[in-house]
Amino acid sequence: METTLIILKPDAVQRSLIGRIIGRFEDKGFQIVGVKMMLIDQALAERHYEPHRGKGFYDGLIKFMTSSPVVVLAIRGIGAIEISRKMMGATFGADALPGTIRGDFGVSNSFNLVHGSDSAESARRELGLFFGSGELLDHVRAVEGWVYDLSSGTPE
Ligand code: 3AN
Repeated sequence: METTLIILKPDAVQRSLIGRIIGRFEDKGFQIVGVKMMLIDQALAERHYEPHRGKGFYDGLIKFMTSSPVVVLAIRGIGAIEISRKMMGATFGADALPGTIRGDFGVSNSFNLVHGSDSAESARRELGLFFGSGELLDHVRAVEGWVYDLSSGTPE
């Protein structure tokens, strides 16, 4: 099982899309093991977007991400990192295909509703930035055996 960091960005929160976007991940079968609403401060935004420091869009991105509350989620499932990025779609709504979160809910070439970790290393780093120890809650879902085939002993 992988756990990935998803951020519902300020535009998603302001546009009252929290429920519908979280619902996409729940509907897919992913388990939510952490969730909180927060205002990202300058220092946290800079650490999170460290890999993009120096790029032309960096200052605007930091300003946007600190401008209004976000909802951060820790989402778990087999292949959660890659699958959730497919669900998000291309970086901006103008290009993202219908059926993806960005494709269905956004049209901007600057605001893009969601962030998802792009690798196992990023997920580990980013989850550590946004969730303290004890804030990710491992728990067994009663429905697990219907989300995954557990008959072989490992979820399929
Ligand atoms: P993705 O979110 O699809 O992984 P990345 O990793 O290329 O996209 O970029 C990280 C974030 O930086 C994006 N989510 C987006 O908010 C921002 N970003 C990337 N390119 C641009 C751009 N040309 N203009 C404004 N913001 C950008």
